[in-house]
Amino acid sequence: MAQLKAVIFDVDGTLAETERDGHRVAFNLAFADAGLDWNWDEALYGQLLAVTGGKERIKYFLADFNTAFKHDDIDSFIVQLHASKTSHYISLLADKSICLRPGVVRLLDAIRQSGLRLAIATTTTPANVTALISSTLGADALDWFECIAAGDIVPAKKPAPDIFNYCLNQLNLSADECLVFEDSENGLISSCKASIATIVTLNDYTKDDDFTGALSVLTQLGDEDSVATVVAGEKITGDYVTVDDLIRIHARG
Ligand code: XBP
Ligand code: MG
Repeated sequence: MAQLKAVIFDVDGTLAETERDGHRVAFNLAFADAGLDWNWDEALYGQLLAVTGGKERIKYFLADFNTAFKHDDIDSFIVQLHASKTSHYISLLADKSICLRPGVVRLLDAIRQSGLRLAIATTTTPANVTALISSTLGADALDWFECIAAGDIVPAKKPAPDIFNYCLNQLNLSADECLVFEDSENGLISSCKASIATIVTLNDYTKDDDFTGALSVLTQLGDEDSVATVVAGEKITGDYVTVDDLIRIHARG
């Protein structure tokens, strides 16, 4: 295994619990604005998360859950609806209603101090990443990440490997020089197809996903006051994930 050079973070579900209280709420606000009586409750949204990408998720909803809905120009309609959802999502973040998961700030700081490089690879819209990082870490923190690979920058979203391959290309690194943090099965399939060693931190929506192929599966990154529990795979040495753990786990990949 090559030496670890960079850590690539997924965003939704990994950096922050954005899906239930952020994206889902924003979708519903956009539906209401458009005069639609659609309501994505927490359980339905869990099913819809099978498809990544907001526009793709709306299409999946119409194809499998709301087949009666018709529109003359459905693709343009979805693009407009999704733009409205993005604007609501960014407003929610501006209200500081979403915070980063335990240990994220601590580990990002430690990774930066160690000299390892940082990047982001996500399915969500680029403006959403900018808004999340700015509202939680401050706008300057956007510079911490050498590459922010997001959304439609690649044609095929996760579980396709394209976004991770794009990120590797931007970093000018090979897959074995990187380590990924993901929270979902689709994300893990994507990183594995790109041949990048991956650690998973679970959340409520993904805790029953299949994480075969992950080097380690943990409840969270953990912090001084919030213990990370290893559910499968490589152990960590203390109560929370450290850079030494990352280097050791990566070497086992
Ligand atoms: C999560 C996604 C995204 C978000 C919604 O991405 O699949 O589609 O749910 O964002 P990841 P958009 O876990 O890769 O960060 O509506 O902007 O697509
Ligand atoms: Mg995710």
